[in-house]
Amino acid sequence: MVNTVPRLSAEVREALDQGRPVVALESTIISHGLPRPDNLRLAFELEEIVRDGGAVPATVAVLDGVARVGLGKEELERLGTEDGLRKLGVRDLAPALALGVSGATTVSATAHLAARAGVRVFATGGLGGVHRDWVSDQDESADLGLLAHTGITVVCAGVKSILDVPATLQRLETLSVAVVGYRTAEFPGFYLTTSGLPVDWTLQSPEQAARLMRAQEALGTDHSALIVGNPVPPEQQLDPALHDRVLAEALDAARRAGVTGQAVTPFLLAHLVEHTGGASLRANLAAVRGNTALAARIAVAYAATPA
Ligand code: PSU
Ligand code: MN
Repeated sequence: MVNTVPRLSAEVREALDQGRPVVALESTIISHGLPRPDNLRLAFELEEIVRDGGAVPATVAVLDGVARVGLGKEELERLGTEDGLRKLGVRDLAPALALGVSGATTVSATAHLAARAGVRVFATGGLGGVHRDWVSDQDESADLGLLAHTGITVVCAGVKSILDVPATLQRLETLSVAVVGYRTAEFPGFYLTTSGLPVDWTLQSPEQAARLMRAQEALGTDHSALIVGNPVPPEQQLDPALHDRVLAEALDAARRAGVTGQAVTPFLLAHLVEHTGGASLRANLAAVRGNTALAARIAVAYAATPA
């Protein structure tokens, strides 16, 4: 057997060889972003959504020191139930492989491995970005820097609203990462339908997204990502007043507890789930499901669009 990095499932390899649509899915949301047992249920459901949309799902993770693109049932179960899985950003991939550990991949690590395998479309919930206390602690997700030099289309509900959203959008502009709204002129707000901030471009269909990707390739700007902001429907968003109140409390709690580094995002997300009576969880799940369905449609349109 040829030892390639990452290791592709047979199904994903075959689809890519034949130019059929594939959608990458990240695993940190399963292991660190959502409470059990909703996390595992969602992992399976997202794969179903991709299949129903006519594409092949490729969940990405590192298992026992092997980078994987496309997982089977037992491997998905490990992600949803195993204790002690690491959270792996792109810089953690080499250590994880060298030391033989298992971990879930964030947006940065997932995008890297998926693009390396030849997958062009990726769905997640909300991207990481510039944190609100950036001036003092310089916390900015590795997602942004990675997307500046990785040719993949990421369908997301914007960036997580726990972040400094205006600063994150500015950073994406500086990094020359393309950002579009899907059927909206406003950047989505993750749990919220809108962040209140404008986007420069709006797409109306998966076919337009596919044409944009082909244009990036023709121009040689496909060394960086395309971010497709897909808002959670208004009837499924978290109540904005509740969001603002509980988020302020969560940020305060994180500061008091001295939470730093990789632990910040999971801490804040968990705090919101607990203190909104699960309402933030429902909005998060709705966002991820919607993004996954749209990603499948974009992957299908891309496969049908000539270079
Ligand atoms: N989207 C979600 N939930 C999550 C994440 C995204 O709906 O938990 C994860 C992604 O893996 C993203 C990570 O890359 O949070 C960002 O973590 P950090 O801020 O530490 O870079
Ligand atoms: Mn961080």
